[in-house]
Amino acid sequence: RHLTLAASYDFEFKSYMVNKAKSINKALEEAVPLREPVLKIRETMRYTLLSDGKRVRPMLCLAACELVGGQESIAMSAACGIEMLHASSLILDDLPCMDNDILRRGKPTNHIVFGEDIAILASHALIALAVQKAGTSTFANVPRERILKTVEEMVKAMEGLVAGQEADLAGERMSFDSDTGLQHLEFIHTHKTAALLEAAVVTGAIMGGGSDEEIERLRSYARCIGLMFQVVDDVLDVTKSSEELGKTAGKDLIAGKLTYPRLMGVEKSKEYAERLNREAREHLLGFDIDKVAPLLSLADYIVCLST
Ligand code: GRG
Repeated sequence: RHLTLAASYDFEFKSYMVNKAKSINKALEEAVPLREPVLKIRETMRYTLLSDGKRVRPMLCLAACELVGGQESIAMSAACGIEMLHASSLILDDLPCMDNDILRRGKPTNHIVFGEDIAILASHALIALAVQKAGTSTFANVPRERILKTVEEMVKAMEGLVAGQEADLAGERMSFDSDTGLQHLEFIHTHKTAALLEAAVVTGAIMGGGSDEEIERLRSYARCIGLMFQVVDDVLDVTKSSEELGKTAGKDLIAGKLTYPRLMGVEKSKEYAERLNREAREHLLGFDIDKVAPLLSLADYIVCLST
């Protein structure tokens, strides 16, 4: 049975997520053992990498791999590599010279605990380990081409992260009308957030042995959910902070940071997220409905975070 626009799917998403998170956390734990001579850096890397994230990116990677017929284990190194890049970017993003955040995932940020110097080193070490991990498959029979393409996608995502963050920082010093504001914001988010979600899905499909056509359809799906992810994150930021402040306006409205709710309002932002979810689904039409259910559920899960 193939996915159509109207088709509904029956899928036990919660236990799927719990199981996937378990195997991802185990693989991450094993990937950064505490050992000499760089014990301090390893502890610092583990602090962010192993703290309580949702693991959305590695889950997307494994789900894409399984959709195209690969086994979870074949994409696990890529999935871990992607989560390492994510952790690396979070450490950098929280630094005083960037967002200057003191809390992340409910705990003091990396530089608050270990100091800026060690945090920066750990962030670099996570990038090196990510590439090493994804570049050395434990399966002798995986074609080298898949590994090469996977590393290429990761490098492209890193370029995206940097470009998105640069645009974000520059945007704080610029003024926009609503059109140029939206354009700039779309650039920031397709790079800063969507690039890594895209790499997660695409590397999973590559490692799983997907055809070029399957990989490109999954890339389009990933671009939609990547942007949707950030729209939802922006909405959450406003609704969370307005709850905290007991007001209707969120902190970003006050601080003047460019966000979707600020440019189009909370309700329109939620509608936009839902539209992106529908578009994402369209890119998956024709795949086997049972196999595609995890990717549909992951997209529904992301959009539901904001409602
Ligand atoms: C690593 C090469 C390299 C560059 C980094 C600092 C930077 C350049 C980019 C910033 C990227 C960034 C932090 C984007 C925000 C993405 C985002 C929505 C994070 C929250 O993701 P969740 O909700 O978090 O998946 P958890 O905690 O669940 O993992």
